[in-house]
Amino acid sequence: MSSKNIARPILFFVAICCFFYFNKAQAQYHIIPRPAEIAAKKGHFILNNNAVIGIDEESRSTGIYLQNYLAQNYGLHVRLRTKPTIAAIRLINEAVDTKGAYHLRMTRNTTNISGDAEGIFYGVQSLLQMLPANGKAPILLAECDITDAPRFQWRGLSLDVSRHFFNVDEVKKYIDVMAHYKLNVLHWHLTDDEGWRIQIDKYPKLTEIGSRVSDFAKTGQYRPLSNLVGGGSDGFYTKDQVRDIIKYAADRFVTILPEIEMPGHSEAAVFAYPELGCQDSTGAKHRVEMLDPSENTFHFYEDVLTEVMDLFPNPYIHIGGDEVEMDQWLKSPVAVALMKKEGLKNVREVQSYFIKRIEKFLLSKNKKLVGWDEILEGGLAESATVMSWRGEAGGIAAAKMRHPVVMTPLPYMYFDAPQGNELLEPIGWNPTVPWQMVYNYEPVSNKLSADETKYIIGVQGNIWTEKIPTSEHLEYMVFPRALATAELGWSPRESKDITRFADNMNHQYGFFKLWNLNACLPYIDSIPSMVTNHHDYQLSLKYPLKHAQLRYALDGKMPDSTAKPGTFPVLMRLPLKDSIKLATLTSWTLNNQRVKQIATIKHVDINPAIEPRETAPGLTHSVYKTIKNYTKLDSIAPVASGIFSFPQPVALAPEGTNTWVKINGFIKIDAEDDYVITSGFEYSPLLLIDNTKVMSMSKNRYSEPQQALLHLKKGYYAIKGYYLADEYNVAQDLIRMKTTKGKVLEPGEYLFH
Ligand code: TNX
Repeated sequence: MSSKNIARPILFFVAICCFFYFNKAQAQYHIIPRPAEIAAKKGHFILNNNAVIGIDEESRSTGIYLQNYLAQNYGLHVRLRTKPTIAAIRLINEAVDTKGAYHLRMTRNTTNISGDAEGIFYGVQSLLQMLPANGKAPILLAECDITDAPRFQWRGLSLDVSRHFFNVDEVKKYIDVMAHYKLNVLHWHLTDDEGWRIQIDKYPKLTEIGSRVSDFAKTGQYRPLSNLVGGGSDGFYTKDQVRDIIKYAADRFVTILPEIEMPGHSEAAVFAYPELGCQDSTGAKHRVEMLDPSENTFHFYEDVLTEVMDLFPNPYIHIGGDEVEMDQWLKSPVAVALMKKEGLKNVREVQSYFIKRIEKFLLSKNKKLVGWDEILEGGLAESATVMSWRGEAGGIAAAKMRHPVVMTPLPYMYFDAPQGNELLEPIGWNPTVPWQMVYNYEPVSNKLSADETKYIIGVQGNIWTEKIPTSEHLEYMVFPRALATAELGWSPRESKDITRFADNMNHQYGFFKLWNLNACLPYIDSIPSMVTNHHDYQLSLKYPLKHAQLRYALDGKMPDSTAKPGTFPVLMRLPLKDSIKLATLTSWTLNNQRVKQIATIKHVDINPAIEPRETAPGLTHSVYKTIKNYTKLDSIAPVASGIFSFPQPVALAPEGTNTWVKINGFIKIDAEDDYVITSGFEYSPLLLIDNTKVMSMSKNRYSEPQQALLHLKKGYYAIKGYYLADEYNVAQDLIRMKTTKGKVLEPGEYLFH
């Protein structure tokens, strides 16, 4: 063998070693949403410029999509072939039981993705998520086997383009990211008080006037739109642009659900065509956001819907129906005459009449009506699908009536809420909804029977853009919360694991960088404001993203970026006399965001009560109605009182929004130990132990204690508490206790009165 012949294999060997060393095979468990089954195998698959994507007719558009993605993000130029059998990546059409199901099998030489057209696209998305986030090729992947199918067929995300307008490219980017996470319904909120955003040929003024938010402000005739941060923006989509977006979405298996709001939230339309508006008998000019239920209005909206239906292939059309200021109809001669003529007893029945007429029209065109949960009031249209947004109650009621339901409840699915400390985050609607809260939500309520459960057809995250003027800000609000929604919508219920999900996000933030997506950085989870009777306090700070840096101060003054950074995890031992205000500034190497957090850790003394003579399990409770502030409860008589025994939940079904509950009793400690006391309530209650506040209901959950770390001796500790009984607290434990070693106690064992 010549020296040249020896050198070659050696060089090849060295090259392979370098390749393995510098581009280690990815551990591919970070796919979001979590696939139903994923098994790792030994061996590697290499993706480089020599790869060929094998397609058939049905998988062609997904093949082109994959080819483009690899070129744009990895500089890889792979070829497409219509002979799937000889390719490295094969996209193979196959019949499946569940729409969107796929099988991905990666071996040394080939990656086979099989499923229906949609499933193949999702298999490709799983493949894309296995790629390194650094955009570098060639790519080495660990062999694996994935069998996957969606839990729900409706995995939605909304986009409000009325309050602030987002242009075609911005909408396309939104769709792109949705598709990466297997979200498949874009609920496009095209009309509202602040702007009409879709071209309607028959009524050109809808866009000529109704899309010009700046004209609203100028005329002064209507409200000054002070609700819009940044003042809103002008703009609308032409029909060609709408068609282009629908096609772009369809290529990514995203269906667009258009929403045309009625009979409320219609000020933009009324501004353009005043005769549509609810006219009071004096005919005086005033702000009008309500439609008059006149024949003219119905004809107008039938024309509008006809043009909308011509554009959108979706069998569903959303007609809004939320927050209708129905009492305005009492002043409208048209509405009053209609009530008389149709025998409608109240304004709710006028609303129901309105929706049912539109439903009938949609049905005549083979379309199905979707509306917000208010459409239940006054009688639900027979074929309606309900979006439950004011909590879950409307959705539960509709599912029990055997209507399809999409769960999109406040507060969990509302991404216009801040994601962290309200005082430090961009302005949003209260309360804070961290991604963890979204992830911990379960769309199928345990109030539904197995049969009723079938009517929950999916889950959706909502974003309203009154306070969101730019696309960058939009991304900040929607991500990473939309990833949690994606997993709720797709992954099997049993696979829920927040620690695994947090870890998976690590890789996703790499993609966010690759896609130039301005997702909000996660908060450090482990620093709530709290009280403790320890004098020596230990805190361990962890962060899901690698390469993040922490700067902190103990005097409440936020460190700036000149302070010396440390790396996570950070273990702190804090001597505690009175209280410490911990301020943290977390930064991450791959973007310019900074996460600011403040927590107060307060020392308290807690003493056992004098041992009560007789005790029984449970807590005493009193219920008060229509009182807004708990401090006044002691001076009024309760409407009911009794004993809560456990393990039943202690929240009452809401019979009105202001139902306060007061509880009294003891925590009984059998063994001296260190205990962590928290609450499962979304809005933490005011809870006092030995007359010391250990948890507090507050507008800002970051400034008041949310948990207690207490060394407790054997004995009884007096507790007192107040909370608002509402559906967000139902089925949660009011007080949760565990030892610092992790032993969880049952409320029935330690709550007495
Ligand atoms: C209620 S959520 C609305 C929206 C607003 C949002 C925040 C829903 C169905 N209706 O129109 O944007 O509150 O103000």
